[in-house]
Amino acid sequence: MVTDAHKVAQPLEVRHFIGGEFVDSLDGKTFDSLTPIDNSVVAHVAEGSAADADRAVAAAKGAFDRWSTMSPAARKKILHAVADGLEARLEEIAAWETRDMGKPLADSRTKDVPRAAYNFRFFADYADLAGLHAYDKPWEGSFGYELREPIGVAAAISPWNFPLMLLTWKVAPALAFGCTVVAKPAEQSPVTASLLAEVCRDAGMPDGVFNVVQGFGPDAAGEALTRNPDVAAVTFTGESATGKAIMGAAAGTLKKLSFELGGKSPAVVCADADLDAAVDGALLGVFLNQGEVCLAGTRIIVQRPVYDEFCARMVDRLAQWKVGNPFDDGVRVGPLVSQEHLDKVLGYIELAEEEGAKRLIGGSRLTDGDLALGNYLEPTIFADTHNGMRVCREEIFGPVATVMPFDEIDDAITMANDSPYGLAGMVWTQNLNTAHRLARSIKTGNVWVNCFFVRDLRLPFGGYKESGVGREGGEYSYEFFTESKAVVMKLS
Ligand code: TXE
Repeated sequence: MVTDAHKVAQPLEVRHFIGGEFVDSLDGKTFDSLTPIDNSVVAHVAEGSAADADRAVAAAKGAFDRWSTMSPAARKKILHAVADGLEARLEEIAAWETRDMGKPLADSRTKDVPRAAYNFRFFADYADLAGLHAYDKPWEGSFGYELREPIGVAAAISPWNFPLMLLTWKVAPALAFGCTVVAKPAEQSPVTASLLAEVCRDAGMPDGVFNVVQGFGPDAAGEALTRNPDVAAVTFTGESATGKAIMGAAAGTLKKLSFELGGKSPAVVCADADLDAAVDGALLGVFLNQGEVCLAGTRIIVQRPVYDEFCARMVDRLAQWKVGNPFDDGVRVGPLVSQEHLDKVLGYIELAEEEGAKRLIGGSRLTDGDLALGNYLEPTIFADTHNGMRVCREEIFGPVATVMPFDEIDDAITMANDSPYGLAGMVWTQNLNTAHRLARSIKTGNVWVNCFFVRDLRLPFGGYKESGVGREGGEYSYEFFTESKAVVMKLS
């Protein structure tokens, strides 16, 4: 049944959240935000300039002394109240996440918003329990210990593919460890960051501790945050090219940087794999969230004896995935985030054909009825590809898989690593030695064996090569959002 749950009576007014208040841009500028479901206007959004970003940084700086000297236990209570607020407003927030960027409502409701709340709970507890490193090594009659102190104002610049989940992945630890924050959500998905600000305010978070500036990156609010001397750290998730631009802008004030960037991840399927599990896992690895996932295992490298069978089963299973309005029951593939992004992905589909790849399924826009108003694309699989093709080297960031055969495990390792990226790798095998060997040999920050996207927040998260700088998660976030100080005390 086609719903019109994505329609709004009138566009939502989305403003900045600075110093505990919702405010307009200083120059009054706004921009329209469209839903990819039918490209109608669903929000009028304040368009942040450098002046707005600087105003937010000043508010965060003004709130830092009070927040950073609060005990972790006191901060913990507020952060758990934020998690409670997110859970209490789950349906409303999930609907806006889906309306804003097109992910299936089932995912927003059962994955994105619950995980956003959990991000706050996990780091609230972690900050309260994080070990203080006291070194009792009497050295020449003295006692040394390490102090960890919040680094200061942190800028959190987030993308549009998991807007609330990835923003809270950055904001929760920063706040838990005593930093104050200015968030700059992606222009394609502004709403849930604003709802998060409401929840933080209602949870009793002091004014200025958490701020949100809406708008664009280059020459606007985003870039201003990366240049502002009062911002001590920038945590960013987005395109590798943007990461490089931010690194350049931040160099002038030597900011601490944590980047989670693009990917073109390998999924190696060995002949001894549980083939049904590998097919389902590989499909999830590429087509979850319409393929708009940095970790997506888009290069599927299959051992030759099972190559044809694997491709046939993937096509059969994928044909059952429902594409359409993400509010409709059973939809697993929603629209791509914007017309511009859809055109980019369609360009790669054309390119794949030109490069000689063999299209097994999909590849066309969906334009039946209401779908013609949105950015809908059939999930696509190309076979007989190789790493010399641009479609196997560049991040497409859409529902497009490229499949290639291999013979020996050594060949799979070489092919998996033949990429400028190094974010994630998947391995499907039932041989323990092969599993350990591939996990060790694939040059990526994350490796999943016989599973995908299983996230333990205590583990380090980040990428090799063009996929990022640094790690976040558990003690890695603790390390990133704090400065470390060695104190030596004379004992006698
Ligand atoms: O990402 P950007 P976009 C990839 C994917 C996608 C491509 C473009 O390939 O097609 O990036 O998407 C802010 N200074 N990924 O344009 O540009 C921007 O406003 C400061 C992979 O959305 O990286 C937004 O808030 N900020 C990625 C955020 O950066 C700047 C997920 C991300 O924008 C800025 C999303 C600047 N100079 C896209 N330029 C992943 N790894 O998950 C932009 N921004």
